[in-house]
Amino acid sequence: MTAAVDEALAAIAGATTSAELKQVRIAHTGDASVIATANAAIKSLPKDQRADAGKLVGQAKGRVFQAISARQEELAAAEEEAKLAEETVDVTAVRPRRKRGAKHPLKTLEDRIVDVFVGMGWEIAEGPEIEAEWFNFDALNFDADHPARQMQDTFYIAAPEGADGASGGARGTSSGQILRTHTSPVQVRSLLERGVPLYIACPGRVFRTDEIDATHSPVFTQVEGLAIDKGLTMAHLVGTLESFAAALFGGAPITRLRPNYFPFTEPSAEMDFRCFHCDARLGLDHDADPGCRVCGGTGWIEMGGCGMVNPAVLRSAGIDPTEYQGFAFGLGIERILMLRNGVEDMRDMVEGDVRFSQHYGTEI
Ligand code: FA5
Repeated sequence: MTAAVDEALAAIAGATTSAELKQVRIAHTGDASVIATANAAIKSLPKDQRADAGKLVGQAKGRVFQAISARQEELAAAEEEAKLAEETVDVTAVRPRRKRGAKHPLKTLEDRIVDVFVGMGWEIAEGPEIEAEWFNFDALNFDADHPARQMQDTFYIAAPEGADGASGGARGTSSGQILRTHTSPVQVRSLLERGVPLYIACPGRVFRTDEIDATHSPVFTQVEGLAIDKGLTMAHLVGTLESFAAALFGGAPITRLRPNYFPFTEPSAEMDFRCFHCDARLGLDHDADPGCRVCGGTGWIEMGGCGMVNPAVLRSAGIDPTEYQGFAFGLGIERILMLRNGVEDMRDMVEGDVRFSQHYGTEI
Protein backbone atom coordinates (compact mmCIF):
# COMPACT_ATOMS: atom_id res chain seq x y z
CA MET A 1 0.00 0.00 0.00
CA THR A 2 2.83 2.36 0.88
CA ALA A 3 4.43 1.72 -2.50
CA ALA A 4 1.10 2.41 -4.27
CA VAL A 5 0.71 5.67 -2.33
CA ASP A 6 4.28 6.77 -3.11
CA GLU A 7 3.74 5.98 -6.77
CA ALA A 8 0.47 7.96 -6.80
CA LEU A 9 2.10 10.95 -5.01
CA ALA A 10 4.97 10.96 -7.52
CA ALA A 11 2.52 10.87 -10.45
CA ILE A 12 0.46 13.70 -8.90
CA ALA A 13 3.56 15.85 -8.42
CA GLY A 14 4.61 15.07 -12.00
CA ALA A 15 1.29 16.19 -13.55
CA THR A 16 1.85 19.51 -15.32
CA THR A 17 -1.73 20.27 -16.48
CA SER A 18 -5.24 19.76 -15.11
CA ALA A 19 -5.88 17.25 -17.88
CA GLU A 20 -2.80 15.22 -16.93
CA LEU A 21 -3.85 15.34 -13.26
CA LYS A 22 -7.27 13.97 -14.21
CA GLN A 23 -5.61 10.97 -15.89
CA VAL A 24 -3.43 10.47 -12.78
CA ARG A 25 -6.55 10.56 -10.57
CA ILE A 26 -8.31 7.93 -12.68
CA ALA A 27 -5.21 5.69 -12.73
CA HIS A 28 -4.51 5.89 -8.99
CA THR A 29 -7.98 6.17 -7.45
CA GLY A 30 -10.26 4.70 -10.15
CA ASP A 31 -11.90 1.25 -10.02
CA ALA A 32 -8.81 -0.51 -11.38
CA SER A 33 -6.38 1.21 -9.02
CA VAL A 34 -4.45 -0.51 -6.20
CA ILE A 35 -6.27 1.62 -3.61
CA ALA A 36 -9.76 0.82 -4.98
CA THR A 37 -8.88 -2.87 -5.29
CA ALA A 38 -7.58 -2.91 -1.69
CA ASN A 39 -10.71 -1.09 -0.54
CA ALA A 40 -12.91 -3.64 -2.26
CA ALA A 41 -10.92 -6.50 -0.72
CA ILE A 42 -11.50 -5.32 2.88
CA LYS A 43 -14.90 -6.90 3.11
CA SER A 44 -13.48 -10.34 2.31
CA LEU A 45 -10.95 -10.16 5.18
CA PRO A 46 -11.61 -11.85 8.50
CA LYS A 47 -13.70 -9.53 10.65
CA ASP A 48 -10.97 -8.76 13.22
CA GLN A 49 -8.60 -7.52 10.50
CA ARG A 50 -11.11 -5.30 8.70
CA ALA A 51 -10.76 -2.29 10.98
CA ASP A 52 -6.99 -2.06 10.66
CA ALA A 53 -7.13 -2.69 6.93
CA GLY A 54 -9.87 -0.08 6.55
CA LYS A 55 -7.82 2.44 8.48
CA LEU A 56 -4.76 1.72 6.34
CA VAL A 57 -6.63 2.07 3.05
CA GLY A 58 -8.51 5.12 4.33
CA GLN A 59 -5.26 6.88 5.25
CA ALA A 60 -3.79 5.96 1.89
CA LYS A 61 -6.87 7.32 0.07
CA GLY A 62 -6.78 10.47 2.22
CA ARG A 63 -3.14 11.23 1.40
CA VAL A 64 -3.68 10.65 -2.31
CA PHE A 65 -6.87 12.77 -2.57
CA GLN A 66 -5.33 15.54 -0.46
CA ALA A 67 -2.30 15.59 -2.79
CA ILE A 68 -4.59 15.62 -5.84
CA SER A 69 -6.62 18.52 -4.53
CA ALA A 70 -3.49 20.53 -3.55
CA ARG A 71 -1.94 19.91 -6.96
CA GLN A 72 -5.22 20.78 -8.66
CA GLU A 73 -5.22 24.15 -6.91
CA GLU A 74 -1.62 24.82 -7.93
CA LEU A 75 -2.25 23.87 -11.53
CA ALA A 76 -5.51 25.88 -11.76
CA ALA A 77 -3.73 28.97 -10.41
CA ALA A 78 -0.83 28.54 -12.86
CA GLU A 79 -3.22 27.99 -15.75
CA GLU A 80 -5.27 31.08 -14.84
CA GLU A 81 -2.11 33.15 -14.68
CA ALA A 82 -0.93 31.90 -18.07
CA LYS A 83 -4.32 32.72 -19.58
CA LEU A 84 -4.29 36.24 -18.16
CA ALA A 85 -0.74 36.78 -19.40
CA GLU A 86 -1.76 35.61 -22.84
CA GLU A 87 -4.79 37.91 -22.95
CA THR A 88 -2.96 40.99 -21.66
CA VAL A 89 -3.21 44.10 -23.86
CA ASP A 90 -0.05 46.14 -23.60
CA VAL A 91 -1.47 49.62 -23.58
CA THR A 92 2.01 51.11 -23.63
CA ALA A 93 3.00 49.35 -26.85
CA VAL A 94 4.05 51.67 -29.69
CA ARG A 95 1.74 51.04 -32.61
CA PRO A 96 2.34 52.28 -36.15
CA ARG A 97 0.56 55.69 -36.36
CA ARG A 98 -1.47 56.75 -39.34
CA LYS A 99 -0.42 60.29 -40.27
CA ARG A 100 -3.24 62.78 -39.97
CA GLY A 101 -2.08 65.27 -42.57
CA ALA A 102 -2.20 69.02 -42.18
CA LYS A 103 -3.14 72.12 -44.08
CA HIS A 104 -0.57 73.37 -46.55
CA PRO A 105 1.04 76.67 -45.41
CA LEU A 106 -0.47 78.34 -48.48
CA LYS A 107 -3.96 77.29 -47.39
CA THR A 108 -3.26 78.41 -43.83
CA LEU A 109 -2.24 81.84 -45.13
CA GLU A 110 -5.33 81.98 -47.37
CA ASP A 111 -7.51 81.23 -44.31
CA ARG A 112 -5.72 83.96 -42.37
CA ILE A 113 -6.24 86.50 -45.18
CA VAL A 114 -9.91 85.56 -45.38
CA ASP A 115 -10.17 86.04 -41.59
CA VAL A 116 -8.78 89.57 -41.90
CA PHE A 117 -11.55 90.51 -44.36
CA VAL A 118 -14.25 88.74 -42.35
CA GLY A 119 -12.98 90.78 -39.39
CA MET A 120 -13.63 93.95 -41.43
CA GLY A 121 -17.21 92.81 -41.96
CA TRP A 122 -16.74 91.64 -45.55
CA GLU A 123 -18.33 88.52 -47.04
CA ILE A 124 -16.48 85.69 -48.76
CA ALA A 125 -17.44 84.82 -52.34
CA GLU A 126 -16.27 82.05 -54.64
CA GLY A 127 -16.48 81.38 -58.34
CA PRO A 128 -15.69 78.49 -60.67
CA GLU A 129 -12.17 77.68 -61.84
CA ILE A 130 -13.48 76.78 -65.28
CA GLU A 131 -14.97 80.12 -66.19
CA ALA A 132 -16.93 81.62 -69.06
CA GLU A 133 -14.69 83.79 -71.20
CA TRP A 134 -17.41 86.43 -70.86
CA PHE A 135 -16.98 86.73 -67.07
CA ASN A 136 -13.17 86.53 -67.21
CA PHE A 137 -12.76 89.11 -70.00
CA ASP A 138 -15.85 90.62 -71.68
CA ALA A 139 -17.74 91.65 -68.54
CA LEU A 140 -14.51 93.13 -67.24
CA ASN A 141 -14.27 95.49 -70.21
CA PHE A 142 -11.64 93.58 -72.20
CA ASP A 143 -12.57 94.17 -75.91
CA ALA A 144 -12.78 91.05 -78.09
CA ASP A 145 -9.50 92.02 -79.74
CA HIS A 146 -8.02 93.73 -76.73
CA PRO A 147 -4.32 92.94 -76.36
CA ALA A 148 -4.99 92.32 -72.67
CA ARG A 149 -6.51 88.95 -73.61
CA GLN A 150 -3.10 87.87 -74.74
CA MET A 151 -1.44 89.82 -71.95
CA GLN A 152 -2.76 87.24 -69.47
CA ASP A 153 -1.83 84.11 -71.33
CA THR A 154 -4.84 81.94 -71.08
CA PHE A 155 -5.62 78.22 -71.05
CA TYR A 156 -8.55 77.99 -73.47
CA ILE A 157 -10.84 74.98 -73.30
CA ALA A 158 -11.24 73.48 -76.75
CA ALA A 159 -14.64 73.44 -78.35
CA PRO A 160 -16.22 69.98 -78.70
CA GLU A 161 -15.20 68.43 -82.01
CA GLY A 162 -17.16 69.79 -84.95
CA ALA A 163 -18.37 72.88 -83.06
CA ASP A 164 -17.73 76.27 -84.55
CA GLY A 165 -16.78 78.00 -81.35
CA ALA A 166 -19.34 79.82 -79.32
CA SER A 167 -17.51 82.76 -77.93
CA GLY A 168 -16.33 85.06 -80.64
CA GLY A 169 -13.42 85.73 -78.31
CA ALA A 170 -9.75 86.05 -79.09
CA ARG A 171 -9.47 82.36 -80.07
CA GLY A 172 -12.09 81.66 -82.74
CA THR A 173 -12.49 77.93 -82.00
CA SER A 174 -12.72 78.16 -78.21
CA SER A 175 -15.67 76.68 -76.35
CA GLY A 176 -16.27 79.98 -74.65
CA GLN A 177 -14.77 78.46 -71.54
CA ILE A 178 -11.31 79.00 -70.08
CA LEU A 179 -9.42 78.32 -66.90
CA ARG A 180 -9.86 81.65 -65.14
CA THR A 181 -6.74 83.79 -65.32
CA HIS A 182 -7.60 85.86 -62.24
CA THR A 183 -10.22 86.02 -59.50
CA SER A 184 -11.75 89.21 -60.97
CA PRO A 185 -14.62 87.33 -62.74
CA VAL A 186 -16.04 86.70 -59.25
CA GLN A 187 -16.62 90.49 -59.08
CA VAL A 188 -19.29 90.44 -61.79
CA ARG A 189 -20.78 87.12 -60.62
CA SER A 190 -21.16 88.51 -57.10
CA LEU A 191 -22.63 91.80 -58.30
CA LEU A 192 -25.23 89.87 -60.29
CA GLU A 193 -26.00 87.41 -57.48
CA ARG A 194 -25.79 89.60 -54.40
CA GLY A 195 -26.49 93.15 -55.60
CA VAL A 196 -25.24 96.33 -53.96
CA PRO A 197 -23.91 97.51 -51.56
CA LEU A 198 -21.31 94.76 -51.68
CA TYR A 199 -18.11 94.05 -49.73
CA ILE A 200 -16.52 90.74 -50.73
CA ALA A 201 -13.18 88.94 -50.67
CA CYS A 202 -12.79 86.08 -53.15
CA PRO A 203 -9.87 83.68 -52.68
CA GLY A 204 -9.16 80.99 -55.24
CA ARG A 205 -6.88 79.27 -57.71
CA VAL A 206 -6.13 80.84 -61.06
CA PHE A 207 -4.27 79.59 -64.13
CA ARG A 208 -1.92 81.13 -66.66
CA THR A 209 0.41 79.63 -69.21
CA ASP A 210 3.39 80.99 -67.26
CA GLU A 211 6.48 78.77 -67.01
CA ILE A 212 7.21 77.66 -63.47
CA ASP A 213 10.18 79.48 -61.95
CA ALA A 214 11.20 81.03 -58.61
CA THR A 215 8.44 83.67 -58.75
CA HIS A 216 5.85 82.21 -61.15
CA SER A 217 3.63 79.19 -61.26
CA PRO A 218 1.06 78.22 -63.92
CA VAL A 219 -1.41 77.53 -61.08
CA PHE A 220 -1.44 80.06 -58.29
CA THR A 221 -3.76 81.63 -55.77
CA GLN A 222 -5.21 85.11 -55.67
CA VAL A 223 -7.51 86.94 -53.37
CA GLU A 224 -9.78 89.51 -54.91
CA GLY A 225 -11.39 92.32 -52.99
CA LEU A 226 -14.41 94.29 -54.16
CA ALA A 227 -16.29 97.04 -52.37
CA ILE A 228 -19.27 98.75 -54.02
CA ASP A 229 -21.25 101.37 -52.18
CA LYS A 230 -22.32 104.99 -52.45
CA GLY A 231 -19.47 107.46 -52.21
CA LEU A 232 -16.46 105.11 -52.10
CA THR A 233 -13.17 106.72 -53.13
CA MET A 234 -9.52 105.86 -53.67
CA ALA A 235 -8.93 106.81 -50.01
CA HIS A 236 -11.12 103.89 -48.91
CA LEU A 237 -9.08 101.58 -51.14
CA VAL A 238 -5.80 102.76 -49.61
CA GLY A 239 -7.19 102.53 -46.07
CA THR A 240 -8.42 98.98 -46.70
CA LEU A 241 -5.11 97.76 -48.13
CA GLU A 242 -3.18 99.45 -45.34
CA SER A 243 -5.22 97.76 -42.61
CA PHE A 244 -4.90 94.48 -44.49
CA ALA A 245 -1.09 94.84 -44.63
CA ALA A 246 -0.97 95.85 -40.94
CA ALA A 247 -3.02 92.78 -39.94
CA LEU A 248 -0.78 90.48 -41.95
CA PHE A 249 2.66 91.93 -41.37
CA GLY A 250 2.21 94.03 -38.20
CA GLY A 251 3.20 97.65 -37.60
CA ALA A 252 1.94 100.70 -39.46
CA PRO A 253 2.73 100.10 -43.12
CA ILE A 254 3.82 102.86 -45.48
CA THR A 255 2.22 102.42 -48.88
CA ARG A 256 2.39 103.97 -52.31
CA LEU A 257 0.36 103.67 -55.49
CA ARG A 258 1.97 103.50 -58.91
CA PRO A 259 -0.16 104.14 -62.01
CA ASN A 260 -1.00 100.98 -63.92
CA TYR A 261 -3.57 99.75 -66.40
CA PHE A 262 -6.38 97.21 -65.99
CA PRO A 263 -9.42 97.38 -68.29
CA PHE A 264 -11.78 96.82 -65.35
CA THR A 265 -10.52 99.61 -63.10
CA GLU A 266 -10.10 103.33 -63.82
CA PRO A 267 -7.88 104.74 -62.48
CA SER A 268 -5.75 101.65 -61.96
CA ALA A 269 -2.71 101.24 -59.80
CA GLU A 270 -0.15 98.85 -58.48
CA MET A 271 0.08 99.05 -54.72
CA ASP A 272 3.49 98.77 -53.07
CA PHE A 273 4.32 98.94 -49.44
CA ARG A 274 7.51 99.85 -47.73
CA CYS A 275 9.78 96.88 -47.09
CA PHE A 276 9.14 95.49 -43.59
CA HIS A 277 12.48 93.68 -43.49
CA CYS A 278 15.36 96.14 -43.99
CA ASP A 279 16.05 99.74 -42.89
CA ALA A 280 13.49 101.01 -45.41
CA ARG A 281 10.80 100.08 -42.86
CA LEU A 282 11.97 102.97 -40.64
CA GLY A 283 10.55 105.55 -43.04
CA LEU A 284 10.89 107.26 -46.39
CA ASP A 285 14.05 109.06 -45.18
CA HIS A 286 15.82 105.71 -44.59
CA ASP A 287 17.49 103.92 -47.47
CA ALA A 288 16.87 100.25 -48.14
CA ASP A 289 19.70 97.75 -47.64
CA PRO A 290 21.09 97.16 -51.14
CA GLY A 291 21.19 93.40 -50.55
CA CYS A 292 17.75 93.05 -48.88
CA ARG A 293 16.29 89.67 -49.87
CA VAL A 294 12.73 90.93 -49.46
CA CYS A 295 12.69 94.20 -51.44
CA GLY A 296 15.81 93.60 -53.50
CA GLY A 297 17.21 96.97 -52.37
CA THR A 298 14.32 99.04 -53.79
CA GLY A 299 12.69 99.66 -50.40
CA TRP A 300 9.27 98.72 -51.82
CA ILE A 301 7.34 95.46 -52.07
CA GLU A 302 4.74 94.94 -54.77
CA MET A 303 1.46 93.92 -53.28
CA GLY A 304 -0.91 93.66 -56.24
CA GLY A 305 -3.16 95.45 -58.68
CA CYS A 306 -6.02 97.70 -57.65
CA GLY A 307 -8.18 100.60 -58.71
CA MET A 308 -11.64 102.15 -58.82
CA VAL A 309 -14.12 99.83 -60.53
CA ASN A 310 -14.62 100.90 -64.14
CA PRO A 311 -18.20 102.17 -64.71
CA ALA A 312 -18.38 99.77 -67.68
CA VAL A 313 -18.06 96.79 -65.27
CA LEU A 314 -20.85 98.15 -63.06
CA ARG A 315 -23.03 98.61 -66.14
CA SER A 316 -22.40 95.03 -67.29
CA ALA A 317 -23.82 93.92 -63.91
CA GLY A 318 -26.82 96.23 -64.29
CA ILE A 319 -25.67 98.78 -61.71
CA ASP A 320 -25.94 102.52 -62.24
CA PRO A 321 -22.39 103.94 -61.92
CA THR A 322 -23.72 107.41 -61.15
CA GLU A 323 -25.26 106.00 -57.98
CA TYR A 324 -22.72 103.39 -56.90
CA GLN A 325 -18.93 103.43 -57.05
CA GLY A 326 -16.36 101.08 -55.73
CA PHE A 327 -12.83 99.81 -55.60
CA ALA A 328 -11.21 96.45 -56.29
CA PHE A 329 -7.85 94.79 -55.79
CA GLY A 330 -6.20 91.47 -56.55
CA LEU A 331 -3.29 90.00 -54.61
CA GLY A 332 -1.14 86.92 -55.25
CA ILE A 333 -1.10 84.70 -52.15
CA GLU A 334 2.08 82.78 -53.11
CA ARG A 335 3.93 86.08 -53.36
CA ILE A 336 2.59 87.13 -49.94
CA LEU A 337 3.76 83.82 -48.43
CA MET A 338 7.20 84.38 -49.99
CA LEU A 339 7.45 87.85 -48.48
CA ARG A 340 5.95 87.03 -45.14
CA ASN A 341 7.88 83.83 -44.49
CA GLY A 342 11.07 84.39 -46.44
CA VAL A 343 10.42 81.67 -49.05
CA GLU A 344 12.93 82.25 -51.79
CA ASP A 345 11.56 79.92 -54.44
CA MET A 346 7.86 79.46 -55.29
CA ARG A 347 8.59 75.94 -56.53
CA ASP A 348 9.07 74.85 -52.90
CA MET A 349 5.37 75.55 -52.34
CA VAL A 350 4.11 73.39 -55.15
CA GLU A 351 6.49 70.47 -55.32
CA GLY A 352 4.85 68.60 -52.44
CA ASP A 353 7.92 67.87 -50.29
CA VAL A 354 6.50 67.57 -46.75
CA ARG A 355 9.68 69.00 -45.26
CA PHE A 356 8.59 72.40 -46.63
CA SER A 357 5.33 72.25 -44.67
CA GLN A 358 6.97 70.72 -41.61
CA HIS A 359 9.11 73.71 -40.89
CA TYR A 360 5.97 75.81 -40.44
CA GLY A 361 5.37 73.69 -37.34
CA THR A 362 2.53 71.72 -38.92
CA GLU A 363 2.41 68.08 -37.90
CA ILE A 364 2.19 66.04 -41.08
C1 FA5 B 1 -4.57 90.73 -61.86
O1 FA5 B 1 -4.70 89.53 -61.96
C2 FA5 B 1 -5.79 91.60 -61.61
N1 FA5 B 1 -6.98 90.83 -61.75
C3 FA5 B 1 -5.66 92.22 -60.24
C4 FA5 B 1 -6.66 93.30 -59.99
C5 FA5 B 1 -7.86 93.02 -59.34
C6 FA5 B 1 -6.40 94.62 -60.40
C7 FA5 B 1 -8.77 94.01 -59.13
C8 FA5 B 1 -7.33 95.60 -60.19
C9 FA5 B 1 -8.50 95.31 -59.53
P1 FA5 B 1 -1.95 90.74 -62.06
O2 FA5 B 1 -1.90 90.07 -63.36
O3 FA5 B 1 -0.98 91.82 -61.80
O4 FA5 B 1 -3.40 91.40 -61.81
O5 FA5 B 1 -1.84 89.65 -60.89
C10 FA5 B 1 -2.03 89.97 -59.53
C11 FA5 B 1 -0.99 89.31 -58.65
O6 FA5 B 1 -0.95 87.89 -58.93
C12 FA5 B 1 0.44 89.76 -58.92
O7 FA5 B 1 0.71 90.92 -58.17
C13 FA5 B 1 1.24 88.59 -58.40
O8 FA5 B 1 1.37 88.67 -57.00
C14 FA5 B 1 0.37 87.41 -58.70
N2 FA5 B 1 0.84 86.65 -59.89
C15 FA5 B 1 0.72 86.97 -61.19
N3 FA5 B 1 1.21 86.02 -61.98
C16 FA5 B 1 1.66 85.02 -61.16
C17 FA5 B 1 2.26 83.71 -61.34
N4 FA5 B 1 2.48 83.21 -62.57
N5 FA5 B 1 2.57 82.98 -60.26
C18 FA5 B 1 2.32 83.46 -59.02
N6 FA5 B 1 1.75 84.65 -58.77
C19 FA5 B 1 1.42 85.43 -59.82
